[in-house]
Amino acid sequence: MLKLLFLSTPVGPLGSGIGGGVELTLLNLAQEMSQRGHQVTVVGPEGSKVEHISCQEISGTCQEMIQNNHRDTPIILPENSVLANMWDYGRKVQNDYDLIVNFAFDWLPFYLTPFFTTPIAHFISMGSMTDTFDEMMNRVAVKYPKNIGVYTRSQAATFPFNDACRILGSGLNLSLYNYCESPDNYLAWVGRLSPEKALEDAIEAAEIVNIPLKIFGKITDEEYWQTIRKKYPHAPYQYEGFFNTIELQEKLGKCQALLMTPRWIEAFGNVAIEALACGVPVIAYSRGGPAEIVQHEKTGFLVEPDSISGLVTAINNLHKIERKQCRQQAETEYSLKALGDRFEGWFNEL
Ligand code: HBI
Repeated sequence: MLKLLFLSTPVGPLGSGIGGGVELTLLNLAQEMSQRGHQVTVVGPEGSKVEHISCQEISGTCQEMIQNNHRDTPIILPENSVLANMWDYGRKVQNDYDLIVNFAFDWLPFYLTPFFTTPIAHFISMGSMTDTFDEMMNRVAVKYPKNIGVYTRSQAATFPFNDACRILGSGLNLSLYNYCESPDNYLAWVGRLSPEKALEDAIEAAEIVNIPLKIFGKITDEEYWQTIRKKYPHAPYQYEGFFNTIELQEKLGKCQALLMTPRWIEAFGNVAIEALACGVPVIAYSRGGPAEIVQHEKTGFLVEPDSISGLVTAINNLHKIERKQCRQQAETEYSLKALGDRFEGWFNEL
């Protein structure tokens, strides 16, 4: 039995959706590890909600999201930084734990690693972002080569410490996702509404095929969303809002397909396996995590990156996909048990 301390992303409270896919990974992993008899404590910004797991809420100013920055952006910490406060708490209680697991994609936890006596496992949730982050992450990877975990091979390849990365994939509590055999006449797009997710491509494709697009997710970039609304006044789309897992899977399952249009190297694309779990085929640009998830022409289609016509062709071929195969793939590759085995193996090694 391991005593595990999970330090979450500092961009927003767990359960708010601001932390995107890494929130889901942390919550699923916390559940699975405690299910296996380990003692898990989660540390998150004030307002964090974690069911059935002890959670230490830390006050302070949330960290700016890194992905809207440039490669040469310096490290910025706000006054009364919740990230700094979380790690000060971690330092104080570290002797009560066998292992600390960091889920923040931030410079500070990597810088602090050599100052801690309890080992720290870093789960990196995005691809390379800035030079200063790469430099500090690399320093940790060189000194502690077993302590870096990532979602996918293509994500690892974006870092200078590619070979030190342990590929852990992701996973879901599949019992929360209901299989839907016959969908309504809708397409779906799920994710944070932010430029790197390129929602505009999905809207353009929906307009061409004239199938309404349902948009689910947190608007984390209001300006971007307003630009979209002005640019596509007549396109058939509707913004549904941000939902928790139970509500999302209910609505997502009724869609004909999930469109994934990342402009960046999506580290994993948890929404892809959520769709598969509901029997929804995934049409994704063939780049990053989704390219390692979607089985082309079996559980969806991999499309030439940034090609709207590629999306349209795939949508017109959806009748070739058997929705049962999608659920099947989720059960085989992305169950919580599979996820737990991979992470438990890593933690035991550390
Ligand atoms: N930005 N600074 C910062 N820190 C994070 O932990 C972070 C982020 N942006 C996005 C994000 N985490 C998650 O949405 C992704 O890692 C999934």
